[in-house]
Amino acid sequence: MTHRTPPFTRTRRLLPTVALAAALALLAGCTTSGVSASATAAPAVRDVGVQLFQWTWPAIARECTDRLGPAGYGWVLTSPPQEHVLGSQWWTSYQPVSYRLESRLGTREQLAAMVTACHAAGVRVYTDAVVNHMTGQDAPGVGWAGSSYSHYDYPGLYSDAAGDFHHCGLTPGDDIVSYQDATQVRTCQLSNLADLATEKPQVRQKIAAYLADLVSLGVDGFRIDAAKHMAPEDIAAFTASLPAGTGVVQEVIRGSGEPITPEQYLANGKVLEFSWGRDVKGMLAGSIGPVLALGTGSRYAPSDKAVVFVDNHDTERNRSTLSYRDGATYQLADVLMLAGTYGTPLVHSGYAFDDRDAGPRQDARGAVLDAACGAAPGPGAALQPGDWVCQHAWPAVAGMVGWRAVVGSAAVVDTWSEGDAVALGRGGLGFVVVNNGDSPVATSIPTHLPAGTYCDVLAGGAPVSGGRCTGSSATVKGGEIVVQVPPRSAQAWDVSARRG
Ligand code: LM2
Ligand code: CA
Repeated sequence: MTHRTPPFTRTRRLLPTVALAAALALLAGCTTSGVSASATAAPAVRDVGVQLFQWTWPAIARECTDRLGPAGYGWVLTSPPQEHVLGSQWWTSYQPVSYRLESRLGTREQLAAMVTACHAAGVRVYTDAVVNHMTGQDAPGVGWAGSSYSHYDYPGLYSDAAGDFHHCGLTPGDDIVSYQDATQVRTCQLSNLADLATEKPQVRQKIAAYLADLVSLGVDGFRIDAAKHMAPEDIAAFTASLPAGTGVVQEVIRGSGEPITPEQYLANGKVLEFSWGRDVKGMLAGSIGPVLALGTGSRYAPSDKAVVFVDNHDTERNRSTLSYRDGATYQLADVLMLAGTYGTPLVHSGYAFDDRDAGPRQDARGAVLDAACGAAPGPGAALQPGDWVCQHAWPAVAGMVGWRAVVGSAAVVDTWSEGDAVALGRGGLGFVVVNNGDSPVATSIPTHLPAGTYCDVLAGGAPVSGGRCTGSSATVKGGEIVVQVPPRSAQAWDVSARRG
C-alpha cells in the first residue's frame, strides 16, 4: 500500500447525504441486473468512530477537518482530558488529580476549539471519562495543572475526611485480587488506584458536574473507563442528568465465568464488546469461515448496544487482540469489522511502541507533540517507536469507512466462503472480498451488485463521473462478480464507484 490517493478520487466521500442519495437513486435507475439499489438503499450513516489514542486537541481538530469528516468517520474518541499525574508514560492520563480540563494533550480552550472544528466537519466528540478512581500514588505530588494532592486527598474535590474513598478491607493493601468476587472488583482498588465511593451522593454529584462541564463545551458522549469497577446503578446516577442523546459507552471487559457482565450495564447505554476482537484474532490465525457470523453468539452484547473494535490501547499492549504489529492480517480484521452489521465500529489509531509503558512523543515540559500521519500510511509502513500509526488513514480502512457510508444499514444479502477467503454483500450496494490466504483468489462469486464494472474502493475508488480506476476493477455480469484478490488483502466495491 504505497500509492497516494489523488484527492479527486475521494469526491464521492465529500457529497452531502442528500446528493449521495440522489446519486444512488440515479445509479439504481440505470441498473440492468434487475436489482434495484433504491429498493434496498438506506440513508448514509456515519457510525464509525476512531480512537485517536494520545492525540493532542489541536491535532484532533486538524484531523477532523482534513480527514475524518471527508472520509466519513462519525465520531472520535479522545484520551482522558482531565488533569493527571506527572510522568512520561501514556497511562498518567488514567490517574486523575482534578477535573480541571488541563492535560498534556491540551488546554480547556484547545479542547473547546477541537469540539467546534470536529462538529463543523460532521464528527462527534467522545472523551474518556476516568471516574472510578483518582491516582495510584503513595507519595504526595502535584498534577499537570499544578494541583497538589495525596493518595486519598484532592483538595477541593475528594478526601478521606469526607468519606469519598473506598477502603475495602477485604484484601492485602485493599487491592483487587479476585475477579470472581463482585464486591472486591467494585470496592477494592484497581492497581492501587484510590477507589471513589461512587455509591455516595456527594461523589456522584462531583462526577456528574465533571461530565456536565464537558457537555457544556459541546462534548457528545463518553467512554466510561473501568465501568466494571463501578455498580451499574452508580453509573446510572451520574449519567442521569446528562442531556438526552449524550452517548455512554461503558468499558466492561468480558471475562469468562466472572459475576460481572457487560449485559448488566445495558440499561445505561452501550458497552465495549471485547469478544469480537478476541475471536477475530483466532479466526484469522486459523479458519476464517465463521468470521461472517461473529456477533451472533452468546458472548456478544446485542448489536445496537455494542461498540465493536479490533483492538484498543490496552489490547494492543497485552496482545489479547491483533494490533498494528500484525500488519496485513490486522488490516483485514478492520475491513471485516467495517464490512459487517454487528455493532458500532471503533477503529483504533495509536503510535508505535516497543515498551508498553512508553508515552507518546513529548516536549521537554512533557506536553505531547501534535500527531501527524506519514505520507503513505499503511500496514507495510516502516515505523520507529513513537511514530503515529494512523490506522484510520490506511487506504483499506478509510476506504471501508466510505464503503460503509454507501451501504448504510442495508442487510447482508450475499455471503461466500472458500478456503482462507470470505466475501460479503450488503443490499446490492456494496461487496467485499477478504483473502487471508497465501495464494490469490481468482474466481466468480454470486453477488447482488448490479451489473457493471467497479473500482476497488480500498485502492482509491474512482471519479464519480466514471473514468479510470486508481487501483484494480472488477466486473459484475449475470449475477456474479469476477474477482482477482492477491494474498492477505481485501478488495471492496460499491455502487458509488461503478464506471460504465
Ligand atoms: C482502564 N480501563 O478500565 C484503562 O483502559 C487502562 O488503560 C487503565 O490502566 C486502567 N483502566 C486504569 O484506568 C492503565 C495502565 C496501567 C496503569 C494505569 C494507571 O494499563 O498500567 O497503572 O493506567 O495509570 C500504572 C502502573 C501500575 C501502578 C498504577 C498506579 O502500571 O503498576 O500500580 O499505575 O500507580 C501500582
Ligand atoms: Ca470502584
